[in-house]
Amino acid sequence: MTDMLHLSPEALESLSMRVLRHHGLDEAHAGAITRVVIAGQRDDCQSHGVYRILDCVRTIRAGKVNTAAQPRLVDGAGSIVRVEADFGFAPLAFERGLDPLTHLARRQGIGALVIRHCVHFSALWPEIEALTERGLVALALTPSHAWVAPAGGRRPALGTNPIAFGWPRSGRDPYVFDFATSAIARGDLELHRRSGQPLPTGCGVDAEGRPSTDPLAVMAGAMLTFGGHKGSALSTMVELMAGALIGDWLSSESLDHDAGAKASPCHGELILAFDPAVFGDSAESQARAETLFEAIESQGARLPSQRRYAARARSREQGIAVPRALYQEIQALAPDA
Ligand code: NDP
Ligand code: PYC
Repeated sequence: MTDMLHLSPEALESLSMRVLRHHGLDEAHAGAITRVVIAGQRDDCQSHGVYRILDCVRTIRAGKVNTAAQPRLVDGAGSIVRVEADFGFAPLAFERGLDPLTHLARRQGIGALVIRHCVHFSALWPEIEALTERGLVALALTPSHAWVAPAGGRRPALGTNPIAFGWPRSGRDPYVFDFATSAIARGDLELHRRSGQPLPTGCGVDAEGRPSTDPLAVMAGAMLTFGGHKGSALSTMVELMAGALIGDWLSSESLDHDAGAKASPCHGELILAFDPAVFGDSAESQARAETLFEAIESQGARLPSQRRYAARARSREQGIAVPRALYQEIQALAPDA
């Protein structure tokens, strides 16, 4: 028996919708979550693919998300669109803010989407790609739970705090990167724990502050940022920009709110969009960017997201690969399992 199933997007969508609807989410929320997790699985992002359905269900069962939330636009001003997520899951809140953010960026050259009070479990690149598809340059930041020690420290104070950026390219997949500012994403640490694999070195310390590759010991101690003091500063910037600046929780407040439930983090998100056509001559900026990408690729280096785009093409041909054990675990959460 093979360990991998290859499924059509429709089959996965139907499973995800059944599970999420059964656990009390309406069609709109379940649909937005389903789109994000299936995109992750399709692109071989195992830590943010359909595995996240388990997280969503745990969060719902723990009472840490408002399943009746109706994300809505509120009191935006100047270059800012605000969406109040009302403690619901983030993907629908992003979808509700996407058009207003696009209009703002096209009108003024720059726009900020501030999402407040959302439960966040997803990768950021689907949001970035939604903007690059519209010809916009995009940057997204969000805190998480305070699992990560600052460089030089050993007590968690920062989240895994991802930063994602996208640049649209005509006739090609966009340039996109999206990474945790921790040396390993929490989702990947979880996958190591589930499969009993040690972590790569440099990802965390145990409760006594000693370097450890044991996922459980690191969970009891602290994760580390990537790149020492540089990752630590970037992670701090995420707390400041997508927490303090937008008037929402830091990762430490998200973890306090969690109170041991092990639910998805709850906080805000900041997404910036820039229209190259308003900044200047977009043909010229495209040409400069292509010169840079060529200089990178011509020496054998790859651009970020190329692995994902290759997985996307594979999924189109062969179906979306899902570990059989994970599929069965999700299936067991469906009403007719
Ligand atoms: P990775 O380290 O797997 O990848 C980071 C980025 O670098 C990707 O864009 C990747 O592209 C690119 N990359 C990887 N290797 C190379 C290479 N050799 N050359 C060029 N580019 C490369 O990401 P993380 O594990 O740090 O994060 C995974 C996901 O977790 C992200 O999507 C992030 O948004 C999510 N996350 C979400 C959080 C939240 O609070 N919501 C918190 C933390 C993380 P490619 O994918 O093509 O390999
Ligand atoms: O992988 O670090 C992570 C993460 C946190 C919230 C969602 N993903």
